[in-house]
Amino acid sequence: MFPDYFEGPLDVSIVRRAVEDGLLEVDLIDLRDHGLGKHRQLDDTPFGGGPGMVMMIEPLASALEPLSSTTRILFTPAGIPMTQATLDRWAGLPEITFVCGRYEGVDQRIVDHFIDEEVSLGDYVLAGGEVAAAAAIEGVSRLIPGVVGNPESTDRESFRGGLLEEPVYTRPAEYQGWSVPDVLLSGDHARIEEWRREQRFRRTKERRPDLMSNGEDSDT
Ligand code: 6GU
Repeated sequence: MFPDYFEGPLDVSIVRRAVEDGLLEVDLIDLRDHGLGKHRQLDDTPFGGGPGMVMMIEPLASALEPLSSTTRILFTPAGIPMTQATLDRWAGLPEITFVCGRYEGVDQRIVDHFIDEEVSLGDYVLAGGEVAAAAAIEGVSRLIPGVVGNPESTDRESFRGGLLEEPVYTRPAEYQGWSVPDVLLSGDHARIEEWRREQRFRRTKERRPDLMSNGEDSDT
């Protein structure tokens, strides 16, 4: 419903470069082009009553039918949360269609007949799926071979067993009395790696204990 939303996200950084280098193609579909009647209607009030509007069948069916050879994802707060594993899987697909639902929902018959997966960005409410789609495009783009210069930076997540990243520092070594941990300036690569690993575990345990369930020593 809001293709203009994507002008920014598609025009910067990794995604822009992926497109420029011919490694990624993104087509935007304006649902309004599939709207009904003179007003190009896209949504209507829910059967059974209640607040908000529901996205109608016909415009979405018209837009999605020709894309039946692609994997069709609906972004909705009622979906399964998107994780790195989701993006890794999508990055291996030749063609994906991201459908941005509005918060109040999409007629369930569209979901039943045209949608392969329902995915959420997280446990909070947004007005629509556009932010999730932009996040997915960016997250998938950096996994496409050749898009990110240093493949180590995309391998890292899996090397590190799904732990949170350690804190990082750069020059100057001291700023207004705030110093960098000595170990990072020591040149002792074994100690540095041990420190980083400890930091990853400490952070993850504190902030995301849910990631630690099988995380015992799955690093490196
Ligand atoms: Cl995909 N859509 C909306 N409307 N809200 C969300 C979401 C999606 N993911 C989290 N909140």
